[in-house]
Amino acid sequence: MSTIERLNELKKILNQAAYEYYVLDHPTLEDYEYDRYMEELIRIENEHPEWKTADSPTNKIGGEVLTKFEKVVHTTKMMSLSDAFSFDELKDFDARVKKEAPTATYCCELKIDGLSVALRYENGFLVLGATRGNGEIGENITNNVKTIKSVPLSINKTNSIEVRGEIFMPKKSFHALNEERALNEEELFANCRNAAAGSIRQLDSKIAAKRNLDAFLYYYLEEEIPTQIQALEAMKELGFKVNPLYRHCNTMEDVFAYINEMGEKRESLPYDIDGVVIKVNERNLHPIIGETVKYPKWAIAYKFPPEEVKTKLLDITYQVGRSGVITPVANFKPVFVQGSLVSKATLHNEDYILMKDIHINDTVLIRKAGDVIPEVVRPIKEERTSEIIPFKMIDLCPCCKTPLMRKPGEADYFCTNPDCSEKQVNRLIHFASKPAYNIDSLGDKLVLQLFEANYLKSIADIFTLKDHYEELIALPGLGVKSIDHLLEAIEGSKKNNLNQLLFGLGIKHCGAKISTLICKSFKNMDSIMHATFEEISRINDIGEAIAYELTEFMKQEENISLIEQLKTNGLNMEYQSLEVHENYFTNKKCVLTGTLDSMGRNEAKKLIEGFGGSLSDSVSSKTDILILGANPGSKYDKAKKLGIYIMEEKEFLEKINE
Ligand code: 1X8
Repeated sequence: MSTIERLNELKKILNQAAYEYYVLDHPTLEDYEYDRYMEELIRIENEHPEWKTADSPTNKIGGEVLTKFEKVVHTTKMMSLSDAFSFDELKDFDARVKKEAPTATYCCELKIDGLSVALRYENGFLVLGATRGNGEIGENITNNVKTIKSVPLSINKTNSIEVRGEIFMPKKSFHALNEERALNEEELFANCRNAAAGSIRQLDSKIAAKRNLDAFLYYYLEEEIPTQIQALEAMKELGFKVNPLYRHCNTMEDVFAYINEMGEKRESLPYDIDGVVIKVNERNLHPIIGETVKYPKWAIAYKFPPEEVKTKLLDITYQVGRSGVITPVANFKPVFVQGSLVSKATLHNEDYILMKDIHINDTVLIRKAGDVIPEVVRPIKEERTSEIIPFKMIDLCPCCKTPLMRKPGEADYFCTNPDCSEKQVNRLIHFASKPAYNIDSLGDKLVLQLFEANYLKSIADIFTLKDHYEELIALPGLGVKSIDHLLEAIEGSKKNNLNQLLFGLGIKHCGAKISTLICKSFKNMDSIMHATFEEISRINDIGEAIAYELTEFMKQEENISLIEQLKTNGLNMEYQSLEVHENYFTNKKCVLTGTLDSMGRNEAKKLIEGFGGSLSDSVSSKTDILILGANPGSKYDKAKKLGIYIMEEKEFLEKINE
């Protein structure tokens, strides 16, 4: 596609999105996608001002609402840093550095948890303050930056310079701001960083001015300075606020000692830090060591281990899963952990709670496992009082009161009542979910609504919903349009492959991968239904527990009848094997961000799928590869955070052609 064709395509996408957002009140494009397209359009228009037309979405009022600040193209790309989570990773970093530059030493600094800013001075005056944005294009926040008391409006230097640093909100100001917001019943900021970002993006600089923001500067884009330490000192000389806790480290031992010291200091600092930045001190070595598209290879961010937060365990409640498994859940006094408010965490099963010795009213430590899911680390036994209520596992189903069972050798308790309503709802939710039968528009809420209104009980009822058309369109919040959409999605889903159906049935231990293996082996539902324990356990990677659960499931009268009903309703019962040629991408979960030069997204998807891989829309801890196109969006940052392998286009093409 030529650049002008891309420009026209972008205009069309963005105008349509604005129409859906403002006129139809029905956004179809995620904000970050919108921003990404907008940034790309702005970039093209900046490069070809002659192509900018009056109808460009960049001129529109709508554009102003979503992209409030004027865009700024950075003269030198604002890079982010690659992360290290262990000293071993830092040793690897050191080895990579020393290979290119054996004489390198390091400048260690605190990693401030705020938002990056670039400040430009001309003729001694502050002329521009800009956010990092995507590194190439940021936002002009000059008026707000000018309200930060520590940022000098003028400096004693007449040639043009640029310095970069971090805008942050001191802990004290953050707490005061949240207290005030609580009094006004306004939504609270999750952490100092969000508060700083929210404040700097205020269009009214009077509000920003009241927010008590501050800034540490740590990069000086002046070429004459030999070392980073000297750059920091030169910035100090010019009147910038430079964090004083930097240190020149000659060896990795010195670096580790610095990190340990700062880790201990962290709590007592008046601002939030989330790690330590290690930069090669000798600036002439930077170009020798080089950089990738997104980050310099001469610097790295060491991230502190996850924060553990104390709170009180208020109660243990229980959930009934789709196969009847009872899962105890810790309900604690809400606390902020790494930026979000959490109040619940799974306690897995009775043994887990007994092993951790957790009791109601204990003070417990909470952290986020893998940065997302909260978990109870342990109770703080020293803080235990007579208030504690000793834990005792329930013996009746919390939903239907059926006595619970625990099979010998297993940790879980079960509700054996097939009519238990929580179990039924969860079975339905699982069946319709994306990884299973993937019925678009039949989400959790709608399942619950239809269940409560008695239109859904068993999975088979999904496929006879169409017989209740008139009643369904009359349900609160629904209507012709949404029901038509739903019924269409249900009809369309009947062609789904058999592995999706098998997984959707929610048989214990039969996850998505196992279901596919079984389908590949038995080809159709009848064979699966009649397969013996021995036949199933003979399949590679399938153990006896799976074979047992599957054969047990297929013996049950209600399951046989369910499958018969699904057959009658026209669901596909054959496995269509997808002939794939194996290569690097086989079984890999890929995500694409930005645009590829060589092909469109659909083409990339087809290629990957042709090799038995998948291309999905969002990054999660399960993603194997992030394919990095031009102008990447937030997926890139997320992938980096999760330590996902990042593949540039060149490597992608090489691997595809292998
Ligand atoms: C980000 C940060 C850097 C420093 C401190 N805090 C940050 N958040 C520093 O260099 N002292 S450098 C940096 C980046 O390069 N993206």
